[in-house]
Amino acid sequence: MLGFQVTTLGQFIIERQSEIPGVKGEFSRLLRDIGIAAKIISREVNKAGLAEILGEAGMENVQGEDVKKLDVIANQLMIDCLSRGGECCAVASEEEEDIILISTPQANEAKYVVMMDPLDGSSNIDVNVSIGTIFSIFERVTPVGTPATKEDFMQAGNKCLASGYMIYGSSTMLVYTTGKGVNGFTLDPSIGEFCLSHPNIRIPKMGKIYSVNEGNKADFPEGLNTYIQWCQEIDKETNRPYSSRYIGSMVADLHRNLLKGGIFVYPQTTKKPDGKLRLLYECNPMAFIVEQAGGRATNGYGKRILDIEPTELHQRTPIIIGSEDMVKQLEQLM
Ligand code: P6P
Repeated sequence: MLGFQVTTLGQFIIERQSEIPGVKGEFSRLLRDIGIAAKIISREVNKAGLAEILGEAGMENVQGEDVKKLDVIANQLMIDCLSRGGECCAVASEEEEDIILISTPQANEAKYVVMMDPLDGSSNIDVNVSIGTIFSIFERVTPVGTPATKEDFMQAGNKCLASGYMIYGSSTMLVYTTGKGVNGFTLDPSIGEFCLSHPNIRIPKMGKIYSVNEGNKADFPEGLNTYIQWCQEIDKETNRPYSSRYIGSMVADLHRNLLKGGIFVYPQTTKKPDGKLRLLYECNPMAFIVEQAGGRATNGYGKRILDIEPTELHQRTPIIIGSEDMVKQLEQLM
């Protein structure tokens, strides 16, 4: 029987709109605009493998056009979709040095700003490893009707209204939270709809996966190396050590750990005293999601990621994120 039993992203957003205090259609439309961008980016990412036919980034393709890098394309697609929707007044992006004011006449009337990493892990594109888009939505703090300023983006993650990610992997998924739990949608290309596939995602309190770039271990804080050694000892319950899983794509590593349980660590090192990952558009959005799924995200020394008061758009922070009990264990050692 053909039947259509699934809930699409659009239906879900409208159904859940009443749950978010003070939020009306604009917020729902903003989420839908991001869903549209996700479908287009997914299409572009999934043909990246045809680069030799379509032309390598930075070169001319057969039509003599400049081939842009996928992260530049993803960045422009997100900005275009947010501009057309009219509900966002400005964007902070990993791809842009400064904030981008949406240039439509009504943009200054919009209530929301978006912080995003349009294509995180893009160095993995050429080797066909899953990559992702990370986004978060905040209410602006400057007066509606005026141009947004950097002040609208200097907000702690605990003020975030919604955050989510798209993962372009064996399938394209969109996972997001508005502070009422975490839900995952899988794109059905045959109908061009994101369909609810992972309702109310919860991260196990304990897991058996640790994700860290052990190539930097000579530079790690002592407590982290102690923890890694502990993970590599035989675990009494399973009679085997934990599994090390790290593919160098934050969205892919965190998505796996969110579903199966696990810990992801990008610590400070002597070379990177603030770690590598960015607070505004990588750590905060992922921390909001993981906390909403029952996990924990701190900077390694008890500071909750979502409580860090940002001072710069592209500032970095060390991060330990994942299953609550695993994060607490590592924090005790650090
Ligand atoms: P490293 C990708 O470049 C990224 O920003 C994250 O997606 C990923 O988790 C991290 O950097 C990988 O960094 O130093 O381990 O290669």
